[in-house]
Parts: sequence; C-alpha cells; structure tokens
Amino acid sequence: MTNVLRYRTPAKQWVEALPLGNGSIGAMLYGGVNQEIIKLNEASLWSGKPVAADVLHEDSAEVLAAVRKAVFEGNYEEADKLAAGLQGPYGEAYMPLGSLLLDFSESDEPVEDYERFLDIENATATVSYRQDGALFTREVFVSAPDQVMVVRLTCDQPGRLSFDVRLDSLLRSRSFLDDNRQLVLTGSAPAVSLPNYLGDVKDPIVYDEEEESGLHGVVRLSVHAEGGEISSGTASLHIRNASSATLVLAASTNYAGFDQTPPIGNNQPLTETLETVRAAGSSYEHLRERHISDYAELFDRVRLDLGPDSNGDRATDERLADFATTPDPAFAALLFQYGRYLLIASSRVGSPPANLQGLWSDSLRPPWSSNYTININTQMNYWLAESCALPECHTPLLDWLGDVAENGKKVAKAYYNAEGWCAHHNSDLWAFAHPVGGGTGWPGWANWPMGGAWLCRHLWEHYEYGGDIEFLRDYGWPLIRGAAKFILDFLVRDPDGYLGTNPSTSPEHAFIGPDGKSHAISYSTTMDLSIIRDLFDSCKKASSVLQIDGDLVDRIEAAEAELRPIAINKDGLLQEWVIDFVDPEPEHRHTSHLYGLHPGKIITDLKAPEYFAAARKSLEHRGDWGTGWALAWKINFWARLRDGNHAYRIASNLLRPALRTGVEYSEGAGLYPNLFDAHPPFQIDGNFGFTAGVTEMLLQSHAGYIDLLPALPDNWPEGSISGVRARGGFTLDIFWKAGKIERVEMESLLGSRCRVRCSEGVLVRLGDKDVAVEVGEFGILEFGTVVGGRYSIGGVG
Ligand code: FUC
Repeated sequence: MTNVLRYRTPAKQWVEALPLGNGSIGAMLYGGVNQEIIKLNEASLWSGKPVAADVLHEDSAEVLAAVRKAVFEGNYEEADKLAAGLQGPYGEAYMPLGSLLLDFSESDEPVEDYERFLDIENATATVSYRQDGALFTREVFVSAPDQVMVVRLTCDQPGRLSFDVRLDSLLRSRSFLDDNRQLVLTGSAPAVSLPNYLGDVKDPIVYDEEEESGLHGVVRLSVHAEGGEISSGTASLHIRNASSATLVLAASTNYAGFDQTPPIGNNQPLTETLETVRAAGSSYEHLRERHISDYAELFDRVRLDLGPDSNGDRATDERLADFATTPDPAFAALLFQYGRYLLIASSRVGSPPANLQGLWSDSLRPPWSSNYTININTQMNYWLAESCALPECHTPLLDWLGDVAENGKKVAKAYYNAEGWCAHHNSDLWAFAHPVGGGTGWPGWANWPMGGAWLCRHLWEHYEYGGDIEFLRDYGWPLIRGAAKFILDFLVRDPDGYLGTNPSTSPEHAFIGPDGKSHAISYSTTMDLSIIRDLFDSCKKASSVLQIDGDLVDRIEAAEAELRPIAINKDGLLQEWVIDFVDPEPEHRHTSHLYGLHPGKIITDLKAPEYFAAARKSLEHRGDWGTGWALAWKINFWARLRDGNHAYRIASNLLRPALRTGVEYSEGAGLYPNLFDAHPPFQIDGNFGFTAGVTEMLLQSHAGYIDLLPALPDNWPEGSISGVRARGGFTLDIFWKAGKIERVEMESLLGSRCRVRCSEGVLVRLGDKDVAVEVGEFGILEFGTVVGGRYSIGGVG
C-alpha cells in the first residue's frame, strides 16, 4: 500500500510513535499491547502570558547609536557587547498537555501478527494483533470537523475487550470523573519555561503559585462500549467484557488571544469540551466519514508518482535503513506526502502556526522551547503550503503574523525609533517581537531585526499563488507596507556612502574580525541586503496590483538605488559579510547569504548569471551535510540551481536513519523511525523543507515563469506529479518518461498570462484549439489564458 507508514512492533520511544492531529489536538500513538499510550497536545497551550509592556527598552536610541558607531569604526568586540544592551527577556515554550493511557489485562498468551500503521491517505492510525485466538484492532484519528480525537477498539470475538482508561500529565494537573461519567484532566501551564539551551539554570520552570495568570488546558474523554460493562474509579473508567468501544476525546485551553491575559478561574475549556464531546456523539462511522472527507479533500489535491511502490509492504524503519543501498524512489514520494500530511495535521484554519515540532511535544522544556524561530525554521515550515496546494494551511502563519506586527510596532519604535514593525529571531504564541537574550544572549542570534521582513514574503506569495486580491488589500498589504517602512527607517549610510543595515548579522554565524577574534555584529550582511531587495520587489509589485501607496514606492526606489550591492568575493563565492572576513566555520548550518537564490528570487541563471555562479560555488563550499533543516534547505538550493542530481544527493543524505535524540549541531541528521526529521533532535522543518525541495525539483515559478522539471535527477527517470501549483493561479499535472517531459496539463484559475521556460516549437492547446504562443525575453514562451481554461502543453524540451 502506498502512503502508509508501517511497523511490526509498538513504539518504544516518542520518535517511534505515530503523529495525528487536526491543527489543535495533537496525538502520538505508541501502540503497546498491554498498555496503549497516546501523548496529547493542544496547540494553544504554552507557558507564560501576553508580553508585558515593560520588556521594551525605551532608552535604546543611545545604545543603538553606540553599536552603530562601534561597528563603523571596526570595533566589533565592543559592538557585540553593546548589542546585548538591546536584549529583552526570553520567550515562552510550547507545553505538553497529557496522556491517554489504556491498560489492558495482561495475558501470557503470545502476540501474533502485530501491525501498527499510519495511513496518510485517510489520516488514521491502526494497531492490530492476535492474542489467544482473537483479533484485536484499534483505530485512531483526530477529526477537524468534529474537533475530537476518536479511538475505536474492536475484537472479532464478542465480549473479549477489557481495559482501564485514565489520563495523566507532566503539568500540575488533576484528573477526575465528572457528573457525566466523563474523564477530565485539567492542567496548568508554568508561568515561565526557560529555553533548554540555557542549560542547568536555576528554576527553569516556574509555576504561578497563586494561579492568577497563565494558561490551563482541559482534556475530556467520553467512553461508549458495546456489550460488557463500564465501572468507574475516582479518576478512571474500567471497561469489562465489551465487544467494541469508542473513545471520544476533546481538548481545549483558556487561550483568548496573544494580547489577552488568560481569564482566571474560568471554566470555559471545561464547558467547551463538554459541548464538543456532546456534539460529536458516539457514532464511529459517522465521525470517521466526516473526518476522512474533510482530510481527503486537502490531501488528494496533489499526487506524486516516482515509480512503482514495490516496497510498500515493508516496515518503514527497514525501508529507511535500506534507502542508501536499495533503490526506492517510492519511499522519497512517501516522505514528500508525509510533509503534506504533517502540515494538514499541524496547521489548520484558526489554529496557531506549526511550531518547531509542529504540534507534538512531550517535554516541559522542549528543544529551543519548540517555539517559532524565524531566522529560517518557521518559514521553512510553510515553504510547501502554496506550491503543494494547501493554502488554507498557510493561514495560521499569516494570521499570527498580524499579532507579531502589533508587538513589532512597539519594538520598532522603542529599539530603532522606526515606523512600521519588525521582529527578531524568534517568537512564541504571545507573538513577542523583541530581541531575546536578557542582556547576556549571543547577538549572533538575538540582535537580528529582519524576521518580520522575511515573513512578509509569505503574505505576498499567498496572493501570487491564489490571486485573492481582497486578502492582499485588506490584510497582506498593510503588513508588507509596515515591514517596508521599518526597513526604510532602519537603513543607515555606511562609510562607503551606501545604504545598509547596522547592526547586522548573518544569523547564528560568526566571523573572524581583524583582531583575530570571533564576532557576530557588523553591517549590511548579504542576507539583510537580500531580504530587503526581495521585500522591496514584493512591495513594488503589490503596490502596482493594488494601485496604491505610490509615494512609498518612490521611497523604496530611491533607497534601492543607494543600497549596497551584494558582493562576490575573491574566490568567486557570494560574500557572506560586508567585508570578506575569515569564516571560522565554512560548513556552518545556516546558509543565509544564499537567501536571494532561495527562498528569494533575485538570483536566477537568466537574470543574474554571475550571482548564480557565485551561489553555486558558495554552496559547494558549504558541503553536502548539515542539520536536518540545513539539508532540506540545500535540496531547495540545488533545485534552484537546476542541478537535480546534486539535489538528490542531499535528499539521500536526509533520508537515512537518525541515531541520536539529543541536541547535535554537526552530525546525526536524518529521520527517526516515525519519519520525523532529526536536527537532531526532532524538528519538523526538515520534513516540510524536504517536501518543498522535491516540489522545487519538479516545478518552479519564482522567476516570473513556469519552469517544468528544472531539476529532475537521473534516479527518477519516470513519474508524474499532479495538482501542484505555480504562481499566477496555475495548477499543473506533469508526466515524464526517460527523464523527459511527456505531457503537461494545466488549469488556469485566474486567467493570467502564462510564461513557460522551454524550447521553441511548443504546442499549447485549449481543448482541441491551438493557442497562439509568443516568444518573450530569454526565449520564454508566453500565452494568454482564460479563467478555468484547461490547457495541454506539448513538445516541451
Ligand atoms: C536556530 C538554529 C538551530 C535550531 C534552532 C531552532 O538556532 O541555528 O540549528 O534549528 O534555531
């Protein structure tokens, strides 16, 4: 069976458990025989509360001026020290909610035919085995339409199902049986959970003893059994001799918005979960049907076929172990679809965006707080959303951006005396926008105010793919404009007379200064300049589409003319810092200076061949390894460089078993048995970035035209992708054989003019009529389309 993750044993650790989710409720299914563990999350359960007004350093003007002076005088040591004076407190962490535990009566009889699988075509996990002559089956899914997790237990012999049910949690919690004979767990999130990278600090987890603030989460479970009896303990239910049972679980928190102090002593989550469970009812078939039709409508939009799935019945962990030695293109296709599955599971309309672990975490102090790290990771989570036909799943990020911009306005003013808004390298549910670090953080990650400007490309792309002009005018544009205003005010003149940024970092990467020491802060790094050019480009396009804010465009064009150009260094590499400093770690995981190549669009072979060649050299220099997300980014880079075989090589470096679960920066990337991507530890961006990268290998549209199979590797000579989207409102089905395009079908949703990069002599037909094709700049073919028109494109070289 294609699109199934399958295992022959229960999960022994969290990264073997199977993830399920509906954007709000996350579940990890272990599948034990004597005990089933399902670890639960709720997307809006975080430590802390809204950002306090006094975290802002209102007196920053002087510090900022001093940092800038030190940088321009080449006193980088001093600049790094001073920059710490612009840091506020750390952000908060994503919290685990609890676990659902099912204890089965122990039996000495052997277990046979054990199977555990996750079918990503219908987002359902199944556990089945035979014991003592009976077949036991569990099915689990998390429904978006009914907002519940459903567990269905059956046995092929009547009356053989007996188990106890309880809930527990790592939080300060209480579980009880309420008047409706429903099991309830309430848990309070800590007031503070400090980032794990601070190590063994004093009191990393602090609870508000008065319980006067903070979020709390509620889990509610109702159990229905057919046959047998249910009795109850104080905080448990005992099912005896049933033939089948259906468990319906709801979860909720008192989160009321990024700027709303969670209401104290409020019972809303208790009531809400009661209503949800009641409304869901107990008909398994009904719940299942609604779940599958909702999920499949999203999932079925894109199909990828990279060859026959001859290994589809093998265990997933065995296939993973063999990938390096046994050709298995269908396994890469499975991982591609798994990225789409995980996005549907962790990012649905109305939910918070997918965090560093998507929706799944089992720690009170998860890696990097499982927050939103916006110097690459959060963006990567969403690279696939538009191209892989899941624009609805993009909206949680876009909505959250509005919250960040609210806080970011105050930060722009207080720290940089700038209009508009900005955000720094990370944030959380409370959407803080200030630099973290508390005065002792490393400026290499903390003091980087470009996160908001980068994220704005998501707003613009949402419009470019889907053409929703109201969205652009009413929501996207005000945010994009605000980010541009910030940049315009933030720009300063450098000693050479150019406009640029200061302070400036190449995120998380240090350079060796003239003093022989390692430093973080300088001015006008290539990444900053690339983000700015990219943002300005989106601004000009958006303003022209909307026919507004021409005066802003005038300011942008004036600034652009004076912006420092990106440099190519003496070795022909894209220069990472404004001065060609010594790089202490040439294979550093961050590849920020290549932003213009990907996700940006300013470096293309046709329009900027010198930069394109320099980007290629830089990437070769960076090497073919890295953390999980770094590998995923490199797949995207090599795809943009139109080198399919190199992209494939990186993809196979990612497609190997990850052996470590602790934090590692230089080795150990790969995939865990449940195909969660390993930084290490688990970080979901690698999964999403992989899916985006495979898409970029097969279709690109960032450069103003559609590029079909721009980076097809020799290892995928035959296949097809259907339902994949290109900017301009196009949906494509591409079929290829012997490494060459065989057939392309395209639907135009917006009636835009279509540009395709391909050889001359191409035939475009609308139904049975030929369409007139013109040859434009760089030999790009162009033709007009009509709304809803279905085109076939043939003869593409
Ligand atoms: C940045 C990266 C790390 C990690 C973390 C979440 O700090 O440099 O590799 O991905 O974010």
